[in-house]
Amino acid sequence: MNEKPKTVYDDVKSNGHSRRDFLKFCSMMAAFMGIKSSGVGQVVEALETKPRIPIIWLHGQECTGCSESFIRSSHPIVADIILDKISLDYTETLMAASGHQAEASLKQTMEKYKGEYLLIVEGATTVGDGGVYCCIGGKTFENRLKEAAEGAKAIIAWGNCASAGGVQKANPNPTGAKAVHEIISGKPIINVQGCPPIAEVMAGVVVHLLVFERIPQLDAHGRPKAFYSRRVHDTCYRRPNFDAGLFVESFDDENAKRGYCLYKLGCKGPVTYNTCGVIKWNNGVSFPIQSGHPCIGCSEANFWDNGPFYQHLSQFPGFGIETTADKIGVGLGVATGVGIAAHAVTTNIRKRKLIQKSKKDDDDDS
Ligand code: FSX
Ligand code: SF4
Ligand code: F3S
Repeated sequence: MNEKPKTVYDDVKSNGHSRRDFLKFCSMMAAFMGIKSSGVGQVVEALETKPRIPIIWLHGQECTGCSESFIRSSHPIVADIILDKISLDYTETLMAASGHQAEASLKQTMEKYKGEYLLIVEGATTVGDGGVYCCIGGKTFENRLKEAAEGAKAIIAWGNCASAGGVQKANPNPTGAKAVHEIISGKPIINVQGCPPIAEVMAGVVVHLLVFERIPQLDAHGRPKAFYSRRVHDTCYRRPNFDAGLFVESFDDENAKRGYCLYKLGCKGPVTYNTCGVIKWNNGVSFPIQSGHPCIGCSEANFWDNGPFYQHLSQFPGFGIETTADKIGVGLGVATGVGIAAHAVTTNIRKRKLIQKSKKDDDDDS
């Protein structure tokens, strides 16, 4: 008799989490994915009934920050379920197996789950000088990627390196680094941008695939719209200062202490699409701008070459209304805010409330 495949909920229970934890996780994921409250039931049902997704997670040229971000998710179910239990059938940095045993596991997963597994790629692919700059198990990373992509149902490119080439691709790109979409065609590719991406965003994308069995809506750069449809600038808590023309002029000046806008220090929030200001990091504790550092645009392709990090943009491409920082003052902000749809604002408020509630529940539990 065939054993019934395990569901995510089976794994939640066997991992010692309560039903309440599970439901909290489902609500959080639904909110992050932009699903209306009425759709939470669909997430719960899918995680209770659908078998886990086999995952192969490859590492190319990178710093492993994407894995670090993921395993540091403050939500226990993200780490336990997505990482341990949705099962990583193969991942070079986190699996116990090594050497021939690891390679055998990769081969076995590719054969057993042909056409069904999810391929997650972290890091750039290097094609310079025959691919010598990144070889694993005696093969170039490019060949390993092509081989694994062949039988994959869909591909997730984790982080800027896999989505756009990352720092490795910065001019003059000595190793010939490329993004996944520049190597692989004919497969759905989801770019989960950021250097690294936010853990809850990573989990949200995997849960979306499991729940809906289709890829989420993507923007023109292959990023899931649920997380990348608004600029960092649109959800930044320093935005009222920008609109009022109140800027930090140099690090640690009086205006920095007052929490004014970091635009003049080079903040790329106005041209960067991500949800950092909403979900934040470490259970909603902070994000770069809240720590006093301008956004360096890490969720956009070629951000290393998009001008100096600490010099303000002379103008915002595509956002003529905001012109230059020197002309920004009271009043202009009204126009800049028009692009935020009411739905987006509502979703934001819901996300923030959920994060706060989740923090409060955790505090009450401890
Ligand atoms: Fe790249 Fe991942 Fe930047 Fe690092 O490994 S997205 S260098 S933080 O994290 O690939
Ligand atoms: Fe926030 Fe940067 Fe926009 Fe200022 S320029 S409001 S710091 S995102
Ligand atoms: Fe990256 Fe800017 Fe967010 S630097 S982490 S996109 S605030």
